[in-house]
Amino acid sequence: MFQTPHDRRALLAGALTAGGGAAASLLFPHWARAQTHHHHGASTATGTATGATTEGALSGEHIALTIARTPFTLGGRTASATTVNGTVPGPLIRLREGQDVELAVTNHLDVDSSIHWHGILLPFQMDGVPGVTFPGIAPHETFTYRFPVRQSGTYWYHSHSGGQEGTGLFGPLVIDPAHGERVETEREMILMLSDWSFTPPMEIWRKLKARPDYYNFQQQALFENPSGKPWTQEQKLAWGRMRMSPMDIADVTGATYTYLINGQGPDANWTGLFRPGERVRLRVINASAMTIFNLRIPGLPFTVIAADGSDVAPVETDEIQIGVAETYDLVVTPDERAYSIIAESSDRSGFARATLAPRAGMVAPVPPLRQPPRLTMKDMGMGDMDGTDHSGHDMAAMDGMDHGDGGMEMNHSMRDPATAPGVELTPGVDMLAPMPTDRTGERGLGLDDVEHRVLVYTDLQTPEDRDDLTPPTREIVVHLTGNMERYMWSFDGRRFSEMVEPIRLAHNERVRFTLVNETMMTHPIHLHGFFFDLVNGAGKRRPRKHTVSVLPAGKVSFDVTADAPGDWAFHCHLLLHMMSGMFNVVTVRPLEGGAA
Ligand SMILES: [Cu+2]
Repeated sequence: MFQTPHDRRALLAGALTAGGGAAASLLFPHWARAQTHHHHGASTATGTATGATTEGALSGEHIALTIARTPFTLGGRTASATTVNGTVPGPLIRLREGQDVELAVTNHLDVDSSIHWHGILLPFQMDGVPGVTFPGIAPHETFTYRFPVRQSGTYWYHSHSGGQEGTGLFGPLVIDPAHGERVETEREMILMLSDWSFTPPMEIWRKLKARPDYYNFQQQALFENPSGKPWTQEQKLAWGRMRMSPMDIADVTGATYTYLINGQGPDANWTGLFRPGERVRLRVINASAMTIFNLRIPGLPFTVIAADGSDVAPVETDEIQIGVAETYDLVVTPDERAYSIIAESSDRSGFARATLAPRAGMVAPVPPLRQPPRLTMKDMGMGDMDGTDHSGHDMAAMDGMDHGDGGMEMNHSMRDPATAPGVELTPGVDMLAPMPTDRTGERGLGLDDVEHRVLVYTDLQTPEDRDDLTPPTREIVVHLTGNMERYMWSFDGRRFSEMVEPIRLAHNERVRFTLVNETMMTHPIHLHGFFFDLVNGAGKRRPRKHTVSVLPAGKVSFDVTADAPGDWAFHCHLLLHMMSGMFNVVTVRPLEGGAA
């Protein structure tokens, strides 16, 4: 699409006015500002009659979005964010299953941009990944996405260009089912979790390349073990020989991030209003660049009713670990009091906080950050190494090991090529987990010892038996690899920039992917263009997902039917892992229907 220079100037001026001249309240989209979303038209907790689920949302068959730089203020500091229609997060897009939609996205940046519709099944040319499914949106040009809406549930959208997603370019996307919700609620709210840094993502990346522990201030705690006693010299040496740290949970931490809910920091305390006794649906979206969150609402159990947009059989719990790019729908029935919603970063270097309350201004106690978690033997893939189950234990477990040359032996066994034949032992691989295991029944890092219930993947099952689960005809094993020291991340030891071969699937073939995490970090892996069927022991009720967190030294399998021809991104959703090379393309051929 071509424009005259005059048009471009006019558009740019428009964007600057919308952003720079806006009052502070305009920096939040309506859905995040309104603080409550009401279902089914009755009056809201504040007494205003409104159908706020759609109020301020963008809906219908033609939607216009503009990407621009807009000032963003947090804690008294102002920076420039990359915004959609001038806000962080972007506007709520609310569609209906069965409709067609056209989204015209105009890029007012000086660099290429893009929007990817996360979790949406669509023709690959509309998926929005520059260099894979389209060229990207050039500065001051418009790209129009067109696709039929074939699903319902909670999704989101974000840039797939450079680090833009980490500077604010994301927003919620909700699709109402054609034939009503399976679980009726009186009210709903969106809780969009994110991480904001005044340091741009590329600079964070450069710092990590130079020093991978740059943001890991908690390393110091290494010199005290959990009972408050200093580590023994042997313990320190054992970790040192492995050149690893039990504190290495997150690369980027609260040292530079402020954790946000609906674009607001913990002090701003975003508040959602309810009427006591109402059933409230919380649509939780982890739109972070780099942060896995543990979310809980002290004093208020919640029922998980959907994961990654798909309904699951209701399961009540008290805490969920939500990987980057996952979504969960929760139902709560709060009493006449206020509740804190706490989303701790998984390394516990900070938290996002919001409040549920019957009246504006009410607050609930905010619990202090819990103890930082420590990696265990199991996180190194050595759960049963000497016949002892070390799961749930910390470094103290190493006391049982030979610390003479044992450390060296362990060092060697952490890179034994026989354990991962598919991996090229490039300098980008500093570790191979000796004994990776299926950890889908285990809690996320640091949640082993909490006393309340915590959701695990094996809790997820569809509400009804499925008849579309045919057995796969082949298995593709993908190793999640990395070198912490050099901040390199890859699949099978090869970074995407190294001209890796795409993963080729035949149209309509049924394939099992097995992801083997050879690292000590959790990687949320996302496949574009499909739902996959998680292999979690649920038989005919296996849940459908688009993103799965693979725990350290963990294995996860999922089956997918290659019913969408085209080229599809497949990557770790930690922004800097993706940009460092943990990315590939799944290509499904032939393009024009037909048998494989
Ligand atoms: Cu990763």
